[in-house]
Amino acid sequence: MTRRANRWNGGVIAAVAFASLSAPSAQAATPTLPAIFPAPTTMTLGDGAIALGRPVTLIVAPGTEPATAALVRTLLAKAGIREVATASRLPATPDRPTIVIGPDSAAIVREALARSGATAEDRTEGYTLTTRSTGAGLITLAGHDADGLFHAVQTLRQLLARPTIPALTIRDHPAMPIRGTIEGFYGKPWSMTDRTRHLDFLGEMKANTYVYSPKDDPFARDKWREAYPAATLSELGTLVARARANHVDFVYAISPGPSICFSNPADEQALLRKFAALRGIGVHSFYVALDDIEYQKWNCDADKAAFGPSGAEAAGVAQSKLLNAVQADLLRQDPASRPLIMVPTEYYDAKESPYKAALRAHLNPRIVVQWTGTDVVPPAISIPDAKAATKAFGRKTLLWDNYPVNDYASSAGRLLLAPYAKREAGLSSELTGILSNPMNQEAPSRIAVTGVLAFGWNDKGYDADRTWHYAAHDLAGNDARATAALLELFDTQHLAPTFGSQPWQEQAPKLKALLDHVREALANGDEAERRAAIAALGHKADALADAPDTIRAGVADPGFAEQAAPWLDAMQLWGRALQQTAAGLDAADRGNPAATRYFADAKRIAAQAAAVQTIPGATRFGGPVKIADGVLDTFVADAPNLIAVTAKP
Ligand code: LOG
Repeated sequence: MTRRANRWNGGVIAAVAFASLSAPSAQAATPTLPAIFPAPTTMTLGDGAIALGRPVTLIVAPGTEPATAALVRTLLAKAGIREVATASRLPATPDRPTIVIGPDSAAIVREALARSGATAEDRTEGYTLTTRSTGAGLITLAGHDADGLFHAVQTLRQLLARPTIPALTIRDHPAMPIRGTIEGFYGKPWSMTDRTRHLDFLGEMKANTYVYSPKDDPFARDKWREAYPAATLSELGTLVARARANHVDFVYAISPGPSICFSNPADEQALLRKFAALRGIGVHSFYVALDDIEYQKWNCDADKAAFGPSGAEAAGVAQSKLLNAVQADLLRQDPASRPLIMVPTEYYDAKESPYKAALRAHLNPRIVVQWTGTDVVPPAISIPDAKAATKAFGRKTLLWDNYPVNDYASSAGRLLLAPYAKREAGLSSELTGILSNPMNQEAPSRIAVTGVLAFGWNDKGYDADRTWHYAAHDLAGNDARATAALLELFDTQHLAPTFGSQPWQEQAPKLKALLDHVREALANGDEAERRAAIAALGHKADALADAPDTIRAGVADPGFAEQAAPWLDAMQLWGRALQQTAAGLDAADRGNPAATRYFADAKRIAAQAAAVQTIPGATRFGGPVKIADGVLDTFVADAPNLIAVTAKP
């Protein structure tokens, strides 16, 4: 058996080696449509392919940001292309693969597009990427603007993972103008390292916005009037530069709601002073957060004199006055600044109310308003839901999507690792964008956030499952075993709770299907069916028990295994408990009294597994970590009763 497996593996390795040896001729591989995430708006396959892995010529058109050209060089080097010559003119017939990059306004880029029979994309952040296989091949990246060219290079990054690039034309632009994340959760804020990695990830996923709004940064909420210590400000400045390098807009959010006196000019000045300090480190976009505050009571008596008795409607008027003043100041300081963003106090529905009417009547229409859906954590989001929000807030809203955030009571002990789903295709016509509120754990958050960003880029072309698989593959550094191990873990963390008792994503659907099948076979199957089901259960148990080691060794980003450590530990134990359970069922089915011992071992290991705790202080609600709860634990507990343990004569 072992020998056969080795032979089989050897065959695969030989086949791969054969493919890469023959790649330069470009004839071995049949060109196939690549899978790019986010899915491009349009992508069509042409004739033939361009073989890489040999010297190329790079033509950088005038007007290209040097950093973008440098990124292309880095990606080529990573793809094993060691020799990159430069040129400033297009050869009549290229004798080496030739890459042209630049703005679509540059003459040489237009010429290259024309040779490929492609046209420029004229939408903001858009680009055309076209490849033609004639001669040694021509690859053109034409950005409609600097962001679009950067996005084109991110698409090239994914194409370079293949041994050959097929002839194709991609014309691409985002469906939603604002796409990104808001670090807006309670609990331990991300570290600067987490944020740095996250900004790089956002750049790779063609996102354009990161909002800094950790609830537990005292200088952004409780002590909002106080200046940041110089060291913190300098660290934030480093992040701002990293965001810019990734074509991501760094937005600084302040939460003055717990203590602000709206009618006091000194408070308005304190807020503007805080923004000015952040402007000093390169921040150009700002946000005022007014969520999770008491708005039915004024913080000072002066507000009663200025706005009348306290209440929701008066709060809407007072908030609008402050926000309008801040927006006016932003434009005064920087006429090119992006609109101010705000999250209102009633962010959790789109129902008509006196507060929302006040915002509608008084809030400057330039100001962007966030909203979380029909609830804080909604079960789904439809186009009619978003239309209701447009009506209630008097403008298209920017969705604050509370997925995969895990800082609330019903998410305790969970990572939220299901595909991003149940958002209706077509929402792009009714939203200005989506910001995902991620988990306390940055690296695991990328699984769901990849989906959010792909949906924001192209909601109509979004495929939740395929994007989810891509996210696993990407995190695993394209390693097939690590990808499979990650998907095993994700299945055990599939449940997505709401604030109510009904989750909006079910727990462990794959494991549940298998366990249901085992129950069914034990209840109604003949011996062969029972044995096959128990064998399948054993394989599943092995997969669960082995996945954590594969993930620890195979996921390149050290952040993932560190942040998911308790879940990996618990999963390994649950896998072992299930192995013992499978052994117990097998023994019982054969009339072997050893079954009792296996079941007892399973119970003991399950108890250890259930006792594994979250890392102290790392998650808002700490406690025991949950692994496929309600599915795996119940099966292990039920198993001894599914089959009678009686010795066969
Ligand atoms: C907070 C947010 C928190 C989230 C989930 C908004 C607008 N604000 O209920 O900071 O991470 O729910 O617990 C919130 O969602 N309040």
